[in-house]
Amino acid sequence: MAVISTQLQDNIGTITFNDPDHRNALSGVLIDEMLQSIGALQKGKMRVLVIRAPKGSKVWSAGHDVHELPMPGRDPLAYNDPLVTVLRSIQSLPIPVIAMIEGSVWGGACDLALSCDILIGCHSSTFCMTPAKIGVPYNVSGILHFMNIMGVNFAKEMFFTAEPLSAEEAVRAGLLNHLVESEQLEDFTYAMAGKITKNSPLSIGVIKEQIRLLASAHPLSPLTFERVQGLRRTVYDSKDYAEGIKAFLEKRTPVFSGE
Ligand code: KGJ
Ligand code: KGJ
Repeated sequence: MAVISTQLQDNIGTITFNDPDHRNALSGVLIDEMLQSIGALQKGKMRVLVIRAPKGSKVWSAGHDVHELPMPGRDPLAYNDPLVTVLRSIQSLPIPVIAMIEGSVWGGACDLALSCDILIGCHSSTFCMTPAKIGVPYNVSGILHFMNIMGVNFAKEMFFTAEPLSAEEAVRAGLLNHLVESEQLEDFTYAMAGKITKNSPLSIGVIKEQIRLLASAHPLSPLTFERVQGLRRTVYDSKDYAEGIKAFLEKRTPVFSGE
């Protein structure tokens, strides 16, 4: 059964999450469907893409499918992880992607929303960055992504507390471009998408790519990169990481020892 649905109308593509039983968790299956849809929409005449949940959703997406996080000893957010792959695909898509957000956004789904070019939310939109609740060493490109958008101290607070940011806080932190009334969310989003479709796709595509390249123009020496990966490894090899995943699956609060 499809866990997303896809639409293309007036050059506006839409991907709607459609897996309410799993709160639109970003499973490998859902991400495969997204990647295929993005490819198919691109073959159509899509000039802008909207990513959304069904109207009235309480959860936009619950983030990485925790059942699919590997056991200790393997990088949970490696380059080829489905989540990391779809984030790259959205970031390098040569058209604007709008995240239309109703409901709560968790963990990797925050990264997915932030990988979109424009975020539009309503009062039910909240954002919670969860790796420290599970013991996940977040990946390097992901961290940079949050730093670029929110600034260092907001990003630190979000990661360190793992507490949800309200829609109002998300506007202040620069996550949300617009906060509108729930009833206006669709009209507002599709009006903006419509305006974008009238503009030069070549100009937009190249500007998006320039911003992507400039935002990641942080050369790291091979040694520094290996050091960071080594630090991350101590986290995903740890007892705490095993405890974080076990606690999630057992639906209880984890107890972290720092080992
Ligand atoms: N992964 C896998 N299954 C999930 C997830 C998830 N992220 N979220 C929810 N589910 C599953 C639950 O296990 C339930 O399955 C079902 O969806 C409904 O959830 O027991 P089952 O029916 O088999 P639940 O909790 O009963 O629904 P609500 O009470 O409506 O609560 C919705 C919540 C989104 C608040 C809640 O499900 C929740 O807190 N989910 C986990 C959110 C989270 O911490 N996600 C971050 C995952 N981590 C990351 O993305 C990363 C990359 N990270 O570094 O942390
Ligand atoms: N370049 C050349 N001529 C201009 C420009 C311009 N940017 N703007 C106005 N003019 C000329 C008009 O062609 C008219 O000339 C006259 O100024 C009065 O304009 O027909 P003519 O009399 O020989 P108009 O439109 O009658 O005046 P208003 O009705 O008062 O309107 C003012 C506006 C500023 C709203 C309007 O002129 C306008 O929309 N101008 C274009 C603004 C614009 O899009 N500028 C961006 C240019 N692009 C960039 O700077 C860059 C680098 N870019 O990448 O896009």
